[in-house]
Amino acid sequence: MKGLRVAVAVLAAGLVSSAVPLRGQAGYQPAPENLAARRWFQDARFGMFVHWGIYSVLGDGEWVMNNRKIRAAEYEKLPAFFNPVDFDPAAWVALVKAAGMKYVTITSKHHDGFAMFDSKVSDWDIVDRTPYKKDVLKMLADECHRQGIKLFFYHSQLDWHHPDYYPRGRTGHDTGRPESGEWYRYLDYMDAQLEELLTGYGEIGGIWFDGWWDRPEADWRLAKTYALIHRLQPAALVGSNHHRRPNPGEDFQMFEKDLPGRNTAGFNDQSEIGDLPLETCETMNNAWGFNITDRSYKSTKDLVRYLVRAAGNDANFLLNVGPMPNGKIQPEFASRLKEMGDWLSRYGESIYGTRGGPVTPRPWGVTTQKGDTVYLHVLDWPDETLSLPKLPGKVTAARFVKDGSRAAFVEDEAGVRVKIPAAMRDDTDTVLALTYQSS
Ligand code: FHN
Repeated sequence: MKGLRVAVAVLAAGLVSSAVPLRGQAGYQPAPENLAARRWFQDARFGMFVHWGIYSVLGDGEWVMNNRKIRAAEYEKLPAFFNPVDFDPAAWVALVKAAGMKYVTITSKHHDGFAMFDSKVSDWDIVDRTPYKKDVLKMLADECHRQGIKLFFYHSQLDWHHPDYYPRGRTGHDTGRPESGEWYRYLDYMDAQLEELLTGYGEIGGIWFDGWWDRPEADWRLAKTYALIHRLQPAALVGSNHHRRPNPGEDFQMFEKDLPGRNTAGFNDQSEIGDLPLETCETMNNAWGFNITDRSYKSTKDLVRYLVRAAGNDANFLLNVGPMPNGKIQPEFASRLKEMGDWLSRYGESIYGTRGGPVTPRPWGVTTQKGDTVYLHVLDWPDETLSLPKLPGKVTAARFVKDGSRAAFVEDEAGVRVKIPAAMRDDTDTVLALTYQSS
C-alpha cells in the first residue's frame, strides 16, 4: 500500500513536471567567451536603449497600437508613412560615444511585431513595407562594428500583430485578429527571426527579451530559444525583462525604471536580485518610443546621479532614446547625452570598470571599487566630515577626483573619516578616490 502511494506520488510528480513549462535552459553552462562578455558588460556600465519603430510616426509612444485600440489591419497603414530619410547611423554612434556609452540596445521588434530588419520569414518588416526599404539594423550594426560599440537587440516575445500569437495574453485584445492561432508556430517564427538576427548582423552583444510577462503561464519554450542563441553566438548575452529572478540560460538580470532591489515604478515586484551582471533601464522623459508631447525631461544632473547610483548598486545603466520618424534623435535627448559624456570624461575612472563598492548604498550616496581604490560618490552630504565603516585594507591616500587634490582623512578602529570642505562639494556628485593597502 505504501509502495503504491509512493508510485502514485512519483507518477504525479512526473506528470506535473512535464505539464509545467520549464523556465529556462536547464543545465546551461556559459561558454568561456560568454563569461568574458559578462565581464566586459559589467565594465561598460553605460549603454543606450533605443525604442524605434513605425509607431514613432504617431508620436504617441510604442504602446499606441494597444492604447488606442488600433486594429492590426489599420496599423498596417502605418509603415507607408515611415521614411527615416535623415537616419545617419554614423551620427547616432558618434552620439553614443560622446555620451560615454559603450553599447546600444535597439528594438529589433517591439510589441507591434514589426521587424526593423529585413526578415525573410515575414514581410511585416521595414524593407518590405516602408518607402525607406532599408535595413536600419544592418546599417547600425555595421557602424557599431566600425566604431567599436557593441550592439544588442531588444526582441519582444509578445506580438500584437502575428495571428499565431494565440491564446492572447494580458494585452493586445483589440487588434481584430481571428480568435485562433497556433502557439508553437508563433514560437518557431520567433526563433527563425532570432536566427536571422544572430547570423546576419555580425557579432551581437546579446538579446534583450521583453514581453514574457504578457503570458506568464504559457510554455515559451525558453530552453530551445536560449540554446539556439547560445549555439549561434556563445558570447551573446541573454537577458529577459520578465521582472523575476533570472532563469537558467540567462546571462544578465535587468530591472525596469528602478535600481536593483527597488520597486518604486511597480515593474519589479517579484525581482529578487540574482548573481548575474545587473542592468537598469530608464527613460529620459516618460516615454520609451517617440512621444511628441512628453516634456518631462529629466535633468542631466539627475541622469548622472542615476548612473552613479546604478554603478554603486553594481548595475549598468541603459538610458533610453526614442528617435523620431525622420531618423533623428531629438535635441533635448542629444544635449543631455553630451553633457553626461562631459561628466564621464572627468569622472569616468570612478564608473567604468568598477563594481559596487565595499560600503553598501547609503542615504548620502554610494561607493564603487576598482582594484584597491574605493570611490566615494557623495550625492547628498551637508557636513564637513563623512564617516565610513572600515574598508578592506588600511587607507593610504585620498584625493578629490575633480582636481586630484588631496583629501584629509583619519582612520582608526571605528573606520575612516574623510573631510569634505564646502568648497570641494559638487552639486551633482562629489567624487573621492581612497586607495588602500590590502592586508
Ligand atoms: O512594454 C514594454 C515597454 O514598451 C518598454 O519596452 C519597456 C522597456 O523596459 N518594457 C516593457 C514593459 O515592461
